[in-house]
Amino acid sequence: MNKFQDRLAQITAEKEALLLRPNVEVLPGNGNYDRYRFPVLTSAHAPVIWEYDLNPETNPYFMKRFGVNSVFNAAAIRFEGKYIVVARVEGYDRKSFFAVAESPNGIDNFRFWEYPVHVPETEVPDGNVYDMRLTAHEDGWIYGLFCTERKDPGAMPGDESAAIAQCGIARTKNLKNWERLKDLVTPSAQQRNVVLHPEFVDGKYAFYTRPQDGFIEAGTGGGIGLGLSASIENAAIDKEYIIHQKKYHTIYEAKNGLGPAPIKTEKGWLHLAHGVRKTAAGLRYVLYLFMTDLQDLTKITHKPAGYFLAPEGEERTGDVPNVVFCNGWIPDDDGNVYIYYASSDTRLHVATSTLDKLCDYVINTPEDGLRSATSLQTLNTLIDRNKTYLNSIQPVII
Ligand code: M1P
Repeated sequence: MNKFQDRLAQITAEKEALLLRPNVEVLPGNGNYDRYRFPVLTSAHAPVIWEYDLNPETNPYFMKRFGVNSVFNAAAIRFEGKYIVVARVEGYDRKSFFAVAESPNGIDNFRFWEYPVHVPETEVPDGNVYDMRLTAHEDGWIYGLFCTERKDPGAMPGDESAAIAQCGIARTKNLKNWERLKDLVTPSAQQRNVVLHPEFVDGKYAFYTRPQDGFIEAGTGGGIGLGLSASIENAAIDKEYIIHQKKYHTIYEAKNGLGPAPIKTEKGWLHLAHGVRKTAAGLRYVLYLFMTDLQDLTKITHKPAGYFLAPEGEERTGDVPNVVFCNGWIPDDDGNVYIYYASSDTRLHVATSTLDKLCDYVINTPEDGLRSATSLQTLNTLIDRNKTYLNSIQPVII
């Protein structure tokens, strides 16, 4: 075999071994969810036909002609019996695009479809697209809402990083053919982390938003908002109600944003979101849960203190360190929930839980009292209760 064939065979064999590698739960877990030893998708999962020119005449050194830098923030859905993620794939050129990968069991064996997703552009071309949220809406369509980022036309001369983020909307019935609709119009300067609620509200489409003053800073608009639009083809929100504000000295003091579309439970709508705080080492992104009323989506009924999932071990490192981000989860018919979270804008992981556990967590974890003294009170109450309980079950020695 010549060098070209050697490298092709080696790279193909390594990739196949990676794709077939079984994932294993990291036990004993924390009771809320189980993490897994290996990420479910990384840049190494990119198919050979994406990265290499396979013709020895045009690629004699068997070089990469298109590099995949990272695979992360993925939407997720159960579709035709498969566990499907629509990942954010970022090339060496920093551009992101969407690609579908499927798995038979949700925890390993994820394999990309042959072609990435083609989401058509509007009349204003997208600079960069990322972070899709999928919603199987009661109108019969599967919607993919994502961030479309374009260079700020008002940027000062020489400023090549000022950008404007808005919500792009596409829809599909089969995850293969996508129809692009008009971008969402809102009263805010910029939007990211916009999610479509799966049901109509007062006969309208309901959008969770994250208004922001600038591209990075949420500013005065900070918080998770809710707004209604009569149309999805010309989606426009007149008023955004902030249902979950950023707050001093919490895990979401700098900004927050909804993750995937909420899950309907008997107890309320279960939400997963990310919270961001500032540290001396930069921003820290963690995941948290909250629940809203089944009838009144603006009413938060349960809001546990602190984070649900934070970066651990290798999750802490990557292109943007100290970040976990989630925009996809799959609630299965048997009550299991697959949470697809990305770490440090680099790779995608899964954590598994159940709807019962998530509801127990969100309902029974104490709220944040917002002061050290109130946290201490919460802790002392738990210690007191435990002592009373332990005393009650100890045999009485006469
Ligand atoms: O780099 C961390 C995350 O930053 C952005 O999220 P947010 O708008 O909430 O700050 C997004 O670019 C996201 O993709 C990224 O993971």
